Amino acid sequence: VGTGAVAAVDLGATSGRVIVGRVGPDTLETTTVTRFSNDPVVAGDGLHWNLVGMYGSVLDGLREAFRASPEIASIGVDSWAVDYGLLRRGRLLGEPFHYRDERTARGVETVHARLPHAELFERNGLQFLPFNTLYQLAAEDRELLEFADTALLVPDLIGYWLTGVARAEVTNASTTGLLRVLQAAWDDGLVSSLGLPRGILPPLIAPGDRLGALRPSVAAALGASDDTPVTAVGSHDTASAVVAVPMQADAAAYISCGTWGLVGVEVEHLVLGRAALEANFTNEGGVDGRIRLLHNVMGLWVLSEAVRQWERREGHRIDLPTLLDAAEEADGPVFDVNDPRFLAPGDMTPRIDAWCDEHDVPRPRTRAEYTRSIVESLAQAFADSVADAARIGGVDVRSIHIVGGGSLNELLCQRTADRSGMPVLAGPVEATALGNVLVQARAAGFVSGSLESLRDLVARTHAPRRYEPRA
Ligand code: LFR
Repeated sequence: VGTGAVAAVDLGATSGRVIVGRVGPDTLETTTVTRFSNDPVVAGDGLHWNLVGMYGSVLDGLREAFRASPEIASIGVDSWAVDYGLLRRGRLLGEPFHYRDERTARGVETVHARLPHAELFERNGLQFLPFNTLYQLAAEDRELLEFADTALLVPDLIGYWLTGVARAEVTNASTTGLLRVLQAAWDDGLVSSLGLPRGILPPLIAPGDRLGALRPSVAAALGASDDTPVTAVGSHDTASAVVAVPMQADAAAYISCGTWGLVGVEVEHLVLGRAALEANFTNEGGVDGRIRLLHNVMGLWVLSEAVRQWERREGHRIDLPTLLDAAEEADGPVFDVNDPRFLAPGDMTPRIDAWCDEHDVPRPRTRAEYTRSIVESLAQAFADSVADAARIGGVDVRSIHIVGGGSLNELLCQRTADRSGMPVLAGPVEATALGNVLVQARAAGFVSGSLESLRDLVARTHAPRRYEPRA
């Protein structure tokens, strides 16, 4: 055990970054080497990610990282969940679809005609989200699906390009809906009853496992040594974020707040009963076999998409801190942020208006009021889901940790404390990258121990900011 360095690639729905982490028994530091935007494109048949372009940015970032820190001992990759690329003999058959593409509705119909959600839930333990991988695969072009020999989730695809090894990391695989949740193995029966090809799903791999060494050509291009490994991490970004929540899992809830607000508790056993089904909770796979019992709340997406439309209309940037200051002085009605109408890209204010009209709630009038309304609605949805998580998971929740970009939003943190009646502990903002770094560092031997000791290191090096609930 000594201090060492690893590189984390963290791809989010709006931006990606390459980070170097330095870790030792009393050290946890990160340096962001590059940050690049992630700009989905409507191209031909729908909304796609520009993954090849992002891979180029990842390579640039890693090259920079190895130049500055030649001692980097390992690379780990995480991203958002559910989306995949189809390949044949190593070649990508078109850019992956964005999970917000409308085609998923077709897949939901096809799948539910064979298996209703309640039956699926017993097998895969997932909340219903229209974009879960199984619905996307069911909406896929049949010929293309049969032509493909491999399907790889986004971080697995990046890992494959780096190493030539095709595997499915299990925390992210748990979001596909195709894992037999009690066994953490592909559900062959489900795959065949949905008429999907089983052969395209690669062998599973767990966080901490070695995926493989860099391809010699990649190592040369990065200036890295040939034997630098890519290590599997919690490749689902939310799984990595939960690793780095400085919480006591038996007394706290977490909210991993970025584009989405993932609200839940960590438990040791699956929770598959009626209460979880009715509250639409999910059992996603966590690092070290833990279960992330959580619910997807719409998240900062609603705010950032509203701001994006206002900027487009005005032709200039809107300063978010200024907008949030104005929102602090304004009033705003609470609407249901989880309403599916807020899922697709586009103008949010008319959708908020329509929701208010349908529910006899006065509409917000100014941008400050819309902003306040979105923040209040998120805070309420967070408080509600924390209460659900505590009840369903049987956890005596006494505080709420908010990590990710949302932990910097003071109004959101304070209003979540107020509306839940519990203290909110905000930060670290870069929890996902820290979780990625920590799992690699443990595999490399720079730290050791359970998630509890990794979280203790986070708490010692990244003290959260506390918000007390106000009456
Ligand atoms: C967060 C996240 C959520 C997942 C959503 C779609 O970035 O990974 O956990 O439900 O994106 O993949």
